[in-house]
Amino acid sequence: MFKKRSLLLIGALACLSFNASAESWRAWNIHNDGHPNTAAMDRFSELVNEATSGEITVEVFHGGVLGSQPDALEQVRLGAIEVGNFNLGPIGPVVKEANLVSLPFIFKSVPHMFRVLEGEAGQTIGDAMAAAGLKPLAWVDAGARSFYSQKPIETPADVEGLKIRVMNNDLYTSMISAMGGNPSPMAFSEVQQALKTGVVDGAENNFPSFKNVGHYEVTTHYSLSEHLIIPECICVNTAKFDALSAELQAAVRGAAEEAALFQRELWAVQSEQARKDVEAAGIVVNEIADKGPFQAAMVKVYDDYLAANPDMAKLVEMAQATE
Ligand code: GTR
Repeated sequence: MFKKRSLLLIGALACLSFNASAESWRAWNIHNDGHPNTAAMDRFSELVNEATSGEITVEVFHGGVLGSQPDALEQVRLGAIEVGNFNLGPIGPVVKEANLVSLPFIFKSVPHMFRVLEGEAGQTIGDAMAAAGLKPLAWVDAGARSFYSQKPIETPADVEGLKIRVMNNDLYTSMISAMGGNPSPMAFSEVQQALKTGVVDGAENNFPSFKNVGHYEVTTHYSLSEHLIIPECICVNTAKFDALSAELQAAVRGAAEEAALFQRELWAVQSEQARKDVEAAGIVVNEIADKGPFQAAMVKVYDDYLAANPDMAKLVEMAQATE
């Protein structure tokens, strides 16, 4: 009898110690089903589970249900949410170095953006994010952002007088003001309704987001200005990550890197498909043969920004010097 009891006790203690070392994480994702990042975050969760033999499990909450992006960023920094798939745009107000990617036309293309991130500039940005509690484990593709509205936007003058929704970052308000428009910072979840009711006249985003949350249903023209190429990341609370054993850190990082590669493949296919889908639904996509006037309008944005943040000049030079 005594023996049986102690065996039971040993069993219960073994269970307890297993549970004590197991961690369950919550992950934030703003997108819904059908968006490449949703599939990639689900893959990340599976990969973490496999690579850590269940020692870390990640439950992904899609559709921004854990809060708006600025709120979720704060929560990950504080450790209330462990991980998220974030756009670097709203990270700029929290981590100054991340603002490099929010300077309009700073990157020549998506591959150029990744080359910059893989170099010294990316290291500097990543280190600053980690110091702020948001450690980037892998960079994710978010294509290029262009304007959409009820009319084509072919020159900066077409933005004049328009109320344009932007993400939460002063650089985007300066960008719209520099063209004579009225910037309206707003949460992603509110944009469709704002476009529908005329609270804003336009917004800007990539094709998958334009399609997935129905912005194409309440606008008519998508104008290929491609003024911002902003990367995203799979980011983890720094303290949580640093507290893991070296093996678990490698497993989680490996899972994020693999999920990010998967995301980039999906992105290539699905962003092209999203463009076809919105065109089939009646959206007029207009090319902008000469982006020069848009770039010229941004000179003031750069000048003002660098005058206020002279320490950012080095990162800007690094990005511009990257082939
Ligand atoms: C999307 C991005 C989201 C969010 C959104 C927005 O392209 O993936 O993280 O930043 O844009 O415009 O708020």
